[in-house]
Amino acid sequence: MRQSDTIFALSSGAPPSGVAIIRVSGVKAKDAVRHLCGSVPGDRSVDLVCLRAADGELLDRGLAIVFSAPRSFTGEDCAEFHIHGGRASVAAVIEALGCLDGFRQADAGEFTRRAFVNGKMDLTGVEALGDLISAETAMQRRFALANANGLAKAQYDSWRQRILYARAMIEAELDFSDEGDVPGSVAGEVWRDMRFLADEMATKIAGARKAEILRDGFRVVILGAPNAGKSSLINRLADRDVAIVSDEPGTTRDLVEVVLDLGGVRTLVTDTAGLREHAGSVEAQGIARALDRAADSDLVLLLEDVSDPIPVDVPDGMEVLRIGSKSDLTRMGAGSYDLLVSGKTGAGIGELIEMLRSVAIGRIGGWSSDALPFRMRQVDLIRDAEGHLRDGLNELTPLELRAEELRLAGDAISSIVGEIRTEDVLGHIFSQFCIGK
Ligand SMILES: Nc1nc2c(ncn2[C@@H]2O[C@H](COP(=O)(O)OP(=O)(O)O)[C@@H](O)[C@H]2O)c(=O)[nH]1
Ligand SMILES: [Mg+2]
Repeated sequence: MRQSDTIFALSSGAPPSGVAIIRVSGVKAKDAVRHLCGSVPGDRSVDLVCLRAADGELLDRGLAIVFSAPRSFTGEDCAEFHIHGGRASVAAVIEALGCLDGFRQADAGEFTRRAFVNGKMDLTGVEALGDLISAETAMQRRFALANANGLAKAQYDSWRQRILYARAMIEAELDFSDEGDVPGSVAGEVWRDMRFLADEMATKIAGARKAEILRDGFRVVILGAPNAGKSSLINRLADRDVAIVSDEPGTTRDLVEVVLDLGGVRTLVTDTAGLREHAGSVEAQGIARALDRAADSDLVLLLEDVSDPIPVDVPDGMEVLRIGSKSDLTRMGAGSYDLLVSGKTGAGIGELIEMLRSVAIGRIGGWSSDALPFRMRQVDLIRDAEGHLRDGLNELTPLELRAEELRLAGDAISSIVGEIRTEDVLGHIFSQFCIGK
């Protein structure tokens, strides 16, 4: 993989499609346009062109655009061909580009990698761009877009500035301590701010769960005795048959999942094996999985047949909504449930969806523009930085070592935005992108 190669790839979705966009980036990007179209459009203007193979055969008619470095996505010279999205049209243009000297197909994420290397975006922007491409709901899109536009970066940059300032002050104190011209009050103020910063970091670490819900979704698990109506309920929520419904207890043994879009929040609902003792070995495994999944979830829907309530134990520490099912049979005992539903008639399902939505929104604190760490990588580095700050705050430690802790805290934050980077981290991040991005 050479940085000096000019790379190309189909950047739009899989053909056939109405239009396909083939993107080219590198020092020879303009040559590609000259070879295929005969001339090169002015910078950032669009020309209607005929694309031809080396032997002059017409491959397609389409649009060509040129973006001169550094004003392009990658920061290099870039070109785009907008052609017909037929498989053969795309294949012909890709083949013609491949025949040019110094050109090769891009690897997954290589355009974005070049953008990062050329300082067009920081590492959190790269991660957010990946999230934006896989976003399915409005909330996921909003969160990813804010971070792609630098929300997280701004946060980390401001932390870095504060640490840099503190280091400068403390190091000045070290250098000039004999002369006594750094007033003690400045050092006091600096350490006070570092204490605030450490607390701020702890708050952000605690907020990581919110970001996880915004990014990956809110996780709901349905638990209950066999025949409580769990599978009927998930089919209602999904509005299609995803789980087998049967009056034979113990039908559902594996986890069945559906993804719902609850007012923009991606929500993952899981149907599980009914909880009972004396289950056979396969069913018992299903029950173990159900409990594992529940322990990992944001909310448990505990379902109980109102016409035949069989209490089951839910392990401690889970937030539970108690749902009475089969409300078409009887409404007795309604008072002991948060809500009554019927998988058969659909009664109460709308209210249940509304309830789930409001719990989910409550959990993300009605997110609007708060910067939150949205990758484990970021959380781990913030935790690192916080640890170094706390060590640095220890007044019993010699000042040189306290200053060193500040430097380490700053380095951890620099690693989040990619200012300090290691090849394996980059490889991991960019490999998750698709070809053409
Ligand atoms: N009357 C009535 N029967 C239901 C309702 N929901 C499920 N059932 C019946 O209860 C039995 C068990 O349903 P199922 O959804 O498989 O329960 P699960 O074992 O908890 O997944 C089936 O015979 C369903 O037809 C309901 O809302 N009303
Ligand atoms: Mg079931």
